[in-house]
Amino acid sequence: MKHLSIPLNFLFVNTLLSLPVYPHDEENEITPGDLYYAQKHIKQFLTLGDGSEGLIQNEDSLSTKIKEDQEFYGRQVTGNLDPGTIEVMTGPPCGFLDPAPYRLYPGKPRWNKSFVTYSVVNYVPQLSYFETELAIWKAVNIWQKVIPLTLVRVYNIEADIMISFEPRVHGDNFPFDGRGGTLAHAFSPGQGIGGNIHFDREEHWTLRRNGVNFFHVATHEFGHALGLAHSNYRSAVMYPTYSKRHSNLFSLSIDDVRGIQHLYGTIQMLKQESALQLMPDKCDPSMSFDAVTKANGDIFLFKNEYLWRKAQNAADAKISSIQDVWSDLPSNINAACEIPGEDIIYFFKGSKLWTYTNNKLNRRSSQSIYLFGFPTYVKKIDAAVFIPQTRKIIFFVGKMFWRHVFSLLLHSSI
Ligand code: 01S
Ligand code: ZN
Ligand code: ZN
Repeated sequence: MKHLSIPLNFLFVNTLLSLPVYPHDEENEITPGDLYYAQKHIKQFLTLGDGSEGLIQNEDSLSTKIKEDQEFYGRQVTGNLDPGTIEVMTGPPCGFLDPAPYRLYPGKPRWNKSFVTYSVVNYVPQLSYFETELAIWKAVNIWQKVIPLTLVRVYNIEADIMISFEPRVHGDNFPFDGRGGTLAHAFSPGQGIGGNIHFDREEHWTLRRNGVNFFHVATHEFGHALGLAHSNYRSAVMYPTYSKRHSNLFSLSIDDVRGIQHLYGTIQMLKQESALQLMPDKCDPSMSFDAVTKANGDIFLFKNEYLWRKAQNAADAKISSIQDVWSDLPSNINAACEIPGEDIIYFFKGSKLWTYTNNKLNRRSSQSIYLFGFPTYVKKIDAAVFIPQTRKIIFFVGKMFWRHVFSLLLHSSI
């Protein structure tokens, strides 16, 4: 019943540095960055097997873990951290590391009934009764809307999934560690303690930005309680580490949906009145962006309510919500364009135009694209780009394009 994975403790970071590392030539040199990722990877993905307890504290067991990982990735099993192993561990930014990153527990335990009950056993001062219940209900709903399973809140009776806030030692051999570290854990589906969810009562639980977002962690724990183990898909809810995301950036990824539907099957638009909003994945080969522009030296890629920002010297693009960067903008924009020398950025959606000068919206609200002189049959812009040499903005609309000589006149306040 117990399928808890145990986090490797901090001892590893030190242990790892003293590991036998292959002698290497220039090309295969292991950089500190590689080591950092390898350590991170080991901490995140190499968890003790089913049923075992305690933490790995010596190189022998770490080496065993590396061997397991090498086996998993189909590499020569040496137990050493050779460059090739580090490469598969860290992986290229959009590499196909693993075709099915989601994992199930051994024996694929799941709830074999269509109604599963849950109850909330106790509360903490950090969150009100309503905040707690609402966040749990939202977490439940995130999962149940994609599978033919209904979760029912019950009171005063023994539920399948008992949710509680627990102190350090709480009788299940997995004591909590106070603020930070382990935030919560859950047992895979089954009788008794199976399916139960424990939150570390000492965490700084919150539904806001500072602290640990209770709704996000609850969603992750319900994933376990329904039968999902950790996934190594970076944008998955079942990814092992908590990362601060704005709450409107939070939704299941395609990997979570595949995992949970593997266990329970799919449902066709029954409970999903609206299309399912999944966390977009920049590594998805079928992904297309709504708009792209440079702005203030960084590259911005837009998709739905999200954007990725690639800073000039950053290796990878970071996701955030459009609202966090340009709070007046809507989602699903059509085009964006920067006039670098003037610190102006235009955003287009439908027949509307938003102009930012020095990152401030020019007027209180949007303006009309017809300011640029478009005929009224133009209902939206597909793309826009500024050519510095000619100081013209090229607008693409279907099969056509327009050239517009950039003029500050458009920006004088009338
Ligand atoms: N619980 O589900 C966890 O994954 C534990 C570690 C287990 C191996 C016991 C945990 O608290 N992990 C931290 C966490 O943030 C890092 N988990 C929840 C999440 O939202 N990823
Ligand atoms: Zn516990
Ligand atoms: Zn977890």
